[in-house]
Amino acid sequence: MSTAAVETPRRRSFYRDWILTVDHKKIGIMYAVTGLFFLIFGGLAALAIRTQLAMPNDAILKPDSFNQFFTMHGTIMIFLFVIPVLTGAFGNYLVPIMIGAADMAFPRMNALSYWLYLLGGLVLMVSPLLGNMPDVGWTAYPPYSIETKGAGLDLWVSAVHILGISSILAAINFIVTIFNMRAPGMTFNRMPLFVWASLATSFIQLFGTPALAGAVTTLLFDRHMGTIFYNVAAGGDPMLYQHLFWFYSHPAVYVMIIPAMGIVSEIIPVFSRKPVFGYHAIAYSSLAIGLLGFLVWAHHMFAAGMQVSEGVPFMVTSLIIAVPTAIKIFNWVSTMWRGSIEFTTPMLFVSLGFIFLFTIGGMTGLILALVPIDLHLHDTYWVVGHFHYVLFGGSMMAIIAGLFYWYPKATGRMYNEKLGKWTFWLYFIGTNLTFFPMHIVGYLGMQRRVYAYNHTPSLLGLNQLETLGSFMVGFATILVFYNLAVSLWKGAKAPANPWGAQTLEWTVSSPPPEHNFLELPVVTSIPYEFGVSKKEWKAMNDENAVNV
Ligand code: HEM
Ligand SMILES: [Cu+2]
Repeated sequence: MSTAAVETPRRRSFYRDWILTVDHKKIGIMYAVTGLFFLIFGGLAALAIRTQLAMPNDAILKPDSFNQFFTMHGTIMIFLFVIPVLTGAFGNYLVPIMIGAADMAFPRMNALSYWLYLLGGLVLMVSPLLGNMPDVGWTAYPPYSIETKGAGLDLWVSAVHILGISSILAAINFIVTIFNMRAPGMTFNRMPLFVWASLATSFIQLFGTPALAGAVTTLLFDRHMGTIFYNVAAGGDPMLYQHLFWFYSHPAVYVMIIPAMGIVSEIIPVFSRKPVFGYHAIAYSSLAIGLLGFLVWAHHMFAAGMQVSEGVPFMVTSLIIAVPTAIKIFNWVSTMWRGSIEFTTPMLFVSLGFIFLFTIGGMTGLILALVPIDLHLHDTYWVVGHFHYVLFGGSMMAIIAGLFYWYPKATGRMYNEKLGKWTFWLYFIGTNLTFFPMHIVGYLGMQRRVYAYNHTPSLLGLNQLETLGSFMVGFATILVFYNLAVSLWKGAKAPANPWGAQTLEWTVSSPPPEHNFLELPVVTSIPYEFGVSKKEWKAMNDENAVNV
């Protein structure tokens, strides 16, 4: 088969072009569109929760529906939005082209991963149609998850299974692609930092997901087949579920943050016009975080009845993860230091958005990792504030930054920069208004997952502030959709390399041709050598050439 782009006079149908496609770029775009579609539902559920909490007792949602809404919100955001968009959309679109390959190692399996993701998502979305949504939280802890009635939870388990298979297939595909498909000269030590992040993430998914599959399968057996894994009366142990669940789900929070950090690492040097500071440290810290991520799961269980002394090793490992994380943050800040910074929309979203907000989320996490403090703060709104700073301030900010940054490449059009900047400020203010007060109400004793707090009227004001912020964030999200959609028609035509970036995807046309490269690229250096003098550049190149 020839890989050269051949002009075909025949117009290809939508069906052939998209439904049957095995092109990693199209699959990436399909992941992005599908993920953003699910974000609408996850977001509407969040606004429903917040509207309820703007009043001190039951007003718009009955307690049962409240449980269903926060369960759908959490499940959709994590399993149908953040993870698939970071790995499926950005990973698929970028990894092959960034390493100079024509496609993924297994293009058909790649398409299968996407279709399984869509199927899993649809299976979950059947539950609202049946009027019986899962109501167990995204963690589905027994014993309640075994006792709860109706098909909602069974659909939840089925969806998690299907999505898990999709993740595992995708992870295998990324690992094989990154190991085998790199262009000549693309040594491991010259790979773009997003590719390093994707590699670390894939290992987490490959080793973590089976634990989750085991947890939810046994849950299903207990519900329907009379097994007693989690039945205390018959000698079972609900703590076993928590171990299995968090053995996957703590590492999964890194699936939601390492690729986001990869996006940040791509954007910062480009808009600071400086070589990335500490390339190797950023690259290897992704692996370190991935590995350490498997050693901390029980920090979610300090308050679940374990001995305080059993918690201490998990406290220590949790604190140690702050080291590779801080290394990244210091390196990004050092990259910006004395750079000639251009605050484009993507740069605002990563610098002020990601770095600033994620750092706050990281610090409140360190506080939670301390056993004696967690015993007090566990399951309060402090925790909700903490993980939204990480997920919203971290993953979500990086996703939006990435959407804007690679939009010209994927669509051949520029987005509206002015609107993008306005969108950022709305997000930034809205995010802080929504999630910062959560730490305070949590500290004051507001429990998470409660639909009313009429026993403590003093919590009302801060809760209303949070709701106000959440509507700002919702509005900002509409602006993102609007910008991306309208620019498809109205945006200026994008050149091949609008940002003057050095990673390989910018060396080809916008959008790139079917198999990415008309000629196989040859790589001679890391892709972040902005603004170095000719002499320095030569010296760096010679140094790197040794690794070939
Ligand atoms: C405007 C945006 C958002 C608002 C207002 C919001 C609000 C909320 C609220 C009020 C809860 C209930 C907390 C509880 O009682 O447990 C919640 C839970 C949660 N949220 Fe968000 N959220 C937003 C965005 C996100 C995003 C982007 C993610 C990304 C992953 C996310 C992930 C979660 C998770 C995992 C839960 C826990 C659900 C559970 O306990 O089952 N949220 N959110
Ligand atoms: Cu954790």
